[in-house]
Amino acid sequence: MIAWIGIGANLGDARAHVTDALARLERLPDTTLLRASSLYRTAPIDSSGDDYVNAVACLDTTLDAHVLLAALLGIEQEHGRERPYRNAPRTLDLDLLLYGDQVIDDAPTLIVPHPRMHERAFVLAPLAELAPELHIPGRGRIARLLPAVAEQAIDRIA
Ligand code: PH2
Ligand code: MG
Ligand code: MG
Repeated sequence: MIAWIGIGANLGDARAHVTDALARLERLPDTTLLRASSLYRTAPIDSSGDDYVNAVACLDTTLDAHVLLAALLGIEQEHGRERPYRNAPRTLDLDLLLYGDQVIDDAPTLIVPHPRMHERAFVLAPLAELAPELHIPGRGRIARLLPAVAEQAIDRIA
């Protein structure tokens, strides 16, 4: 299964957190890290604190979606993730954006596609870098969705 992961950080050395997260994704069992996007500096959306560093990664995995999600939360924990309130600044956020073309609603634990990914430049721009033709089930192609988020501040940094 091809899974797309959203990576975000805006607490501590955000860039180091994102880079280390990529290394940890590479070491997940039964999983190959196929590709990673550039890193982007982005303004917080519905969130506070410093600018974020965001990226996306593409995995080829035989892990079940729930098992993969648990592994992502485990990596967040290893980065000292705390959740004092909704969308609080964080050392590391790993979101399961897409799991093949599956639509999964096991709310509140797991919802795929990620419910807000189609309206966020910090997800769409790195996805467009790797896969502009990629289709978000129920939402459409990445390249078609990007113009609607053009006003959200985002800069490629590395
Ligand atoms: N994540 C959020 C809320 N807002 N804003 C930016 N720029 N980047 C994020 O990763 C992000 C956000 C919820 O997870
Ligand atoms: Mg998130
Ligand atoms: Mg999250």
